[in-house]
Amino acid sequence: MSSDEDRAPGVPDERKAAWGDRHQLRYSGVATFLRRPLLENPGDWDGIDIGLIGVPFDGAVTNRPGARHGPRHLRDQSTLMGAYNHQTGVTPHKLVEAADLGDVPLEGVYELDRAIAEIEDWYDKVCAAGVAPLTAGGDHSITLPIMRALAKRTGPLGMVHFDAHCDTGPELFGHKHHHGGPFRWAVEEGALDPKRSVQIGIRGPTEPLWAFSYERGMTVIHIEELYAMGLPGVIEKAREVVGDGPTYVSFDVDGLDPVYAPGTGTPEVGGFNTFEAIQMLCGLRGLNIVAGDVVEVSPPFDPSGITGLNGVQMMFEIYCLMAEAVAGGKKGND
Ligand SMILES: [Mn+2]
Repeated sequence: MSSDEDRAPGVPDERKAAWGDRHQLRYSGVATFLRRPLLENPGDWDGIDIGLIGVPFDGAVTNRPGARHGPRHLRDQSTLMGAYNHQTGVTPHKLVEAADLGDVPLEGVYELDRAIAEIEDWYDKVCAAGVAPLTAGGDHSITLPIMRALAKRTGPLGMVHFDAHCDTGPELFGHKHHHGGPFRWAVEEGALDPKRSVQIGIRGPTEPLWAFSYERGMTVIHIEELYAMGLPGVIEKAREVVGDGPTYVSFDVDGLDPVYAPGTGTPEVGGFNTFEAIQMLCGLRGLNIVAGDVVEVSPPFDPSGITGLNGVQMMFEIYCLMAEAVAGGKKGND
């Protein structure tokens, strides 16, 4: 790391242009997502293209908790991110206006249905302001209300979903809003188009729960199939499945091997690595990516911070995809 670039006085013009007034020392100041300005009041969202939003909720987990602490942890780890995407040559901050919109305010933390409804209400506000949301969870149950809010405007979404689990399970103990089922209900409600959905990295003993994915024609790429196809094959398949329509990218950190993401609620051994994840995400360039999330980072199980760091790298990659989609294919560095 060039120490010159991190000095506030005398910071190179190029860096100033990329970071605006956020070009101070990376480790100083209040941590915000990707060091974007904090705009918690919906009245301040005029002109914002992409909103980075925390959903500090893990009331729907089936095993180890802690993802409610994800947004703050990811904010902190995201201060390690740079402004430039080495892989694609994109400088997203130059393409779009982005801000940290704070965390979704929740009151129904002891009432699952109420919390899910509150999240949907908040994303209705985000969508009404013309802001494309990129979310840090939270457990995976939060994606359903986000998709509901988006789909009211876009119609049924396509999805590229990285995960060890399909999350299309049935009700558990009489409840639908556990974190193993959001995409079942999104499909049932018409917010998610199963024919335009691809689920990548699936593995582990919960396979019998995912019959719904096959019944509805979702494309499931198990981890052994991923390696058999190779990354170019997976990318080609994902692009073919989602096509040109509005598409959501959902990244559960447990899709990564636990070596890279031990800090999560339901780790599954034998996943893809961080390099492969970045290649697959970069392979989605040019698609109509309207929103995304990174979920299931559980800081209490992440004492080294590595899960948060890897999670926020994926958030940055999705941010770059969304920035290019918003800007119509420009790179921002020319
Ligand atoms: Mn998962």
